[in-house]
Amino acid sequence: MIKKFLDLGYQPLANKYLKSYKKLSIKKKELYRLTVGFDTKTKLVSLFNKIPDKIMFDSNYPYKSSMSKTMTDSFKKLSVKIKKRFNPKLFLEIGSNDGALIKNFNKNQVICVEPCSNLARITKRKGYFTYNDYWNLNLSNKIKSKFNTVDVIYSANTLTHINNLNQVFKSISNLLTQDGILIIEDPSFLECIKKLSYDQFYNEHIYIFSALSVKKLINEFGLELFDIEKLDTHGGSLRYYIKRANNNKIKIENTVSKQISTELKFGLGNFSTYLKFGNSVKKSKNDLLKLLKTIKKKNQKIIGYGATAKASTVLNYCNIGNDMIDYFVDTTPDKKNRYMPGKNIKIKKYEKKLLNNVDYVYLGAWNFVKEIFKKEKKFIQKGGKFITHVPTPRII
Ligand code: DWN
Ligand code: SAH
Repeated sequence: MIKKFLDLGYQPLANKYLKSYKKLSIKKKELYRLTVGFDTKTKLVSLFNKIPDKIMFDSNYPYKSSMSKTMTDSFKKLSVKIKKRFNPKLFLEIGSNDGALIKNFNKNQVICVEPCSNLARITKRKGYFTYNDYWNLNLSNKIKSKFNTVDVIYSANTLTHINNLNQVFKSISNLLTQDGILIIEDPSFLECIKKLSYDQFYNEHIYIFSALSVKKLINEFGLELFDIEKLDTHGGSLRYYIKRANNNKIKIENTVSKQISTELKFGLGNFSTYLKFGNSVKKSKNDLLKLLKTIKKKNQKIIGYGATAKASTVLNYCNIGNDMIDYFVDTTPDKKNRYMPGKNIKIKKYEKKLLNNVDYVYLGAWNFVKEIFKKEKKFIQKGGKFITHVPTPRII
């Protein structure tokens, strides 16, 4: 049974940055109710309203993984690890985006799967074999008929975006060699609760995984966790290492039981923990609004840094418009001169001078706070301050 614990109101599609400001309407189905539930049986957290992937992931998907050095560094480190630990002959990435990870592999070693044609084009042009398609059983069979089997499959921040998880894992199992390895990486729900980062919820994030839910989910497909790595990326992620349950050559590390017992101790098995989180989110909204209003009363200038999908959730849930935030800055070319979804706040292409005469910067990309602070030393030295809502709304 799926029980509701969070209601973030009506929300626009997070990665649809508008060319000009337009008031969106519920009637025209431009706004979708964002409510989140917990399945007491499977322990999986999911959205109630699931939007078809073709609407969200099309030929104009603006997000590029390579825009953040933190991510390109993390992917580079991972590529070294994968080569050393698993030495794959054939490596497949689901949701390869602009190739931030696969650029660290040989061209003849990699298969990319990416449904957004603007992104698939980038890896194709670089010479990587790319399927411009959605991950499903048809595609898995198509790949199988060409390549037979694959020894390592990797997917970061993608499987949680696909509605039919049964098909996802069936299609993976269909293609993996007997000794094959599956590695998935996604934001950890435990970290999400600890950081009160409710902005991890937007229409693309249909699911937020925990080790508890992943263990149950993969079990049905004859798959088993054998290692879990904790990462700082995206506000705290988990990297799950998975093998076939009947492959006894690989030892199961104690990182798996450790993570699961930490999650159980924290209460991730009980609905009451989720309800408490839902109530804390309401307080976070009120506190953030209070903070922004106090600053605006003093006629001080606030801008946003990182026009993220996460920021779209915060702005629309808290009803923050351009009376509070003048504009956002972002390095992504396809977000330039667009407007934050649902709000009349312009996104300007990042330039250092856009931080001149600014008193406060709201961190839309709070998950890259270290990288941003390093870049903006001068702004900080001149007395500039940052605002975040994670884990509580405050000035830093
Ligand atoms: O799961 C998803 C994650 C991985 O990426 C997708 N569904 C959508 C997207 O979510 P997001 O927009 O919340 O992701 P990020 O990675 O937090 O976005 C960071 C944004 O900030 C990018 O637009 C790039 C920008 N940025 C910047 O302008 N200057 C980032 C850094 C580090 C900077 O210095
Ligand atoms: N893996 C990258 C990109 C994450 S953004 C990273 O970790 O930085 C989410 C990605 O999932 C997008 O590139 C999107 O196109 C892809 N995606 C969404 N639905 C998909 C599907 N059904 N099959 C394969 N990829 C999908």
